[in-house]
Amino acid sequence: MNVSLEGRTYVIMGVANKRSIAWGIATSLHKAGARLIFTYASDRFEKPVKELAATLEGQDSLFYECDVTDDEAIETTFAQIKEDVGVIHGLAHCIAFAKKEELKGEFLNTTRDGFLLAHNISAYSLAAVAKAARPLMTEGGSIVTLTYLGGERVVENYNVMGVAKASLDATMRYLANDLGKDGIRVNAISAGPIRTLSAKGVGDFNSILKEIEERAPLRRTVTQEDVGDTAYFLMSDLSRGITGEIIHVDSGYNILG
Ligand code: NDP
Ligand code: KAL
Repeated sequence: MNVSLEGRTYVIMGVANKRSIAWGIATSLHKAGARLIFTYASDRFEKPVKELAATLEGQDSLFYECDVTDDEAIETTFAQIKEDVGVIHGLAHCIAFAKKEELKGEFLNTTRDGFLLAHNISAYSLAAVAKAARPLMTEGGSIVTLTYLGGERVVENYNVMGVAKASLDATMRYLANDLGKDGIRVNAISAGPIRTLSAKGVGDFNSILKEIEERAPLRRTVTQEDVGDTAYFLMSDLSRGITGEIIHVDSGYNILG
């Protein structure tokens, strides 16, 4: 059994800055000895991602621009990765987006356009990248996505993103069923609230964090490192019997009524 990720290569999608959950995953996998490949949505993020990756000692990362709404970009990205490294052993999908104005008030006001956009970027993209990554995962591997409790229950203001996360969760399970025969596992981490760029501008984020500190069984909020180490577990052989699963890394908040 291999707990070290030495000699393995992982694609990390969704680092925006040092607060990103994807960055927490990158640092955990780096510490375990993995080689990392980063993708970012647009060239606006090329410089910050490269600067961050440069802080990982001894890491010789590769970088690709990949907007997940663009099929051609996904195809080109993974074809290029195949050419550059040959085999990959896993992928972390840390990508979500919904229109800001649809993340408050009533879900009822969601537009068709906003609904499709949220589902396109936050759910369909997992299927699209899994399809493109499969030919590179010839030694088997592990795909991990990030979800949130708002896909299982109604959480105020999460609205269309909650419906997209429900779709992401089901997408993850269907992919796990398809890819299991290739030795590829697919799982989701349901993270508790973490202050990231995506969470910025959310009016009462402080009170959401306070509620976790007061009520969650562990009486603390979770960190990018907590999520990163669970992703490491899911990428490693320690989790070899787990697929199609949602692991809550949320201080136990989800068990409360
Ligand atoms: P970040 O804002 O750091 O990351 C969101 C990422 O989504 C960004 O890197 C952004 O890329 C990427 N993205 C958006 N649109 C596209 C696109 N079209 N193509 C490619 N990438 C795109 O926030 P988080 O780290 O919080 O979010 C990561 C994941 O974690 C998301 O799925 C989120 O729903 C989930 N999550 C977050 C929680 C939290 O409390 N923060 C809790 C539970 C789940 P770019 O910057 O290049 O535009
Ligand atoms: C109930 C919670 C409170 C927050 C409500 C909604 C949060 C939705 C997350 C979603 C991913 C946020 C956005 O799409 C923001 C976007 O409209 C504007 N931001 C950006 O464009 C920035 C620059 C880029 C980097 O962001 C993205 N996403 O591309 C949910 C909380 C408690 C937990 C969270 C934050 C969950 C989650 O899914 O992130």
